[in-house]
Amino acid sequence: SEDSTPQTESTPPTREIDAVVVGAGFAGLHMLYRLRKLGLSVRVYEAGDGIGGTWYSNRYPGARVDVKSMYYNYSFDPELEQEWEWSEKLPPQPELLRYIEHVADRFDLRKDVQLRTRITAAVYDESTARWQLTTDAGEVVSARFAIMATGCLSAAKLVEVPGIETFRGRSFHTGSWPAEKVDFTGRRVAVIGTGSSGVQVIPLVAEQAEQLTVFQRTANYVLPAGNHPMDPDYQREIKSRYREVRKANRESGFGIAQPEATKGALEVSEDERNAFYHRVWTDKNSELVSMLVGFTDTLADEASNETAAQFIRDRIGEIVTDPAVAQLLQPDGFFGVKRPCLGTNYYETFNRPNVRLVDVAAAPLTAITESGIATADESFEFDDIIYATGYDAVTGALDAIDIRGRDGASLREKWADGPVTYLGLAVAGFPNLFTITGPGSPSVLSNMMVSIEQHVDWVADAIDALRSKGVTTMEAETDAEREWTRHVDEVGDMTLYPKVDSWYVGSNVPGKPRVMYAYIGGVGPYREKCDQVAADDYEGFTLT
Ligand code: N01
Repeated sequence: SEDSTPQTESTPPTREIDAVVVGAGFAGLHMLYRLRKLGLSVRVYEAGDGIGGTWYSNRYPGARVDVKSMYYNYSFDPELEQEWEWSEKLPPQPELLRYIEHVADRFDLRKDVQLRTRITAAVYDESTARWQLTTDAGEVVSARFAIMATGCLSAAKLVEVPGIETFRGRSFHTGSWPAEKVDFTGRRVAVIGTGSSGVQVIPLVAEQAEQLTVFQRTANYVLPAGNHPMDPDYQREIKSRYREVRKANRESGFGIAQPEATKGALEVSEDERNAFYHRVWTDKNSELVSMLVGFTDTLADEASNETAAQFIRDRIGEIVTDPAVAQLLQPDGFFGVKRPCLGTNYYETFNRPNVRLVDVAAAPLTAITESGIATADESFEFDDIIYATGYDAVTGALDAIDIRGRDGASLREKWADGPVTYLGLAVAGFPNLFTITGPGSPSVLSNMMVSIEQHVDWVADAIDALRSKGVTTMEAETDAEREWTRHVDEVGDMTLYPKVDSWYVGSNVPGKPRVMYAYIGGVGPYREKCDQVAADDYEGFTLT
């Protein structure tokens, strides 16, 4: 069904297809696979020069996922999941990239992916009920469906001080790391930021650099990653019961099945509680979520949360030899509601003579200079600056596109006080536009692979259903959207999440509305809700 209108001087050629997918990461490629199977003509536009999304661009030393490899992969093809062999508990970025490239080749996906092409605008044309998408090369494509697979952590954030462009050394953001190997031997290096990216990159750069200075604004809770080579027996065992494993993950809270907690942290004795924390801390098979879900109330009750927080602070105090440095590294906020990190030799790194920790909460950054970094009370000279400063999360990549629905209404403007969505999948006034792992869905509060596949399947099934019903458009209803967004907030308010500054609530980006950007109700209940909406003839959507 693909054709082109003839080119004239005044109008650019318009490609007419069934669906445009924006982004060729794990979400976009799976969406392409599903829609192609339905017989749709699909084109995927990708701004980067390779496929893989996050796992293409996060090439910094130490980048690896912090969900077990056996759970962080596609489940849609039984042969693929049986044949692919993972080499480590937590696969490093190059292995994840090899995996997605293998998937793309195996299912012949690349021919419908256009790289180095950024979608800059998406405008809904009511007269034709089609989306017109414009690329940065000026190409216009017309599609019935527009599917945003733009990623939750893809719009980089730097620092809000002047002078970034004046620095004469090398600058890197962890999320757009160069393809070629970067050597830090003999160099004076700065890392700004101590979130998951900083925690991964710092120990490896410290091993190379002559001097490493880490600028920390907020200390984070870093649990031992316990990464290790894959045990072949374990891999075989999981593969032998993959359907059951997938089902358990899909029905869980965070997309990683865990033993169900039955007691609050303060309902057990101190010995029992600490024995549990100790087990999680030392067991190399622990998950990032193990410490979060061992008790029923760690994420909701301040006193319970404090028991886990103090356990971790005590461990930091044991590892870090300089008491003043240890104290700076000990977080004082709640544990787990700002994204906890997994680290390998993270705290140990601060015992190295070539590593210095600078507290930019006490003396904030004031400028990036030609030769380095200035804070309120010191200036530093560097050869290299690594920005591990995070992202305008969840909505940033969507806001970067000028998306206009009915009557030319702008999505950015509609979301000026915070995103409003139905199920994190669709928006009233924007028919046939879908957001994969969009705001108000579990997304970043889950194993992304579980959430990506659930959304991709739901959208593909919906499009299939529309076709068999002879329906042209599907649009979220305003009431359904309002009710869902209220529910996302309400469930968030039952937890400690809104009480802590983090990118989960948008507070890392100045001026960004402070709301819950992800749904904390759990992937299991969320899936049930989505399935029920579909079963009830797409309740809350208008089909025309
Ligand atoms: O970004 P972040 P990230 N002055 O926003 C600091 C996923 N991920 O790229 O906390 C000084 O967490 C900022 O300080 P503060 C994962 O979901 C996963 O590390 O705002 N400091 C913070 O320390 C993760 O949560 C993996 O006070 C400034 C840091 O920069 C998400 O991506 C690996 C500053 C940013 O931390 C984002 O992680 C990597 C300023 N002006 C990422 N601005 C794995 O799976 C920012 N900071 C392992």
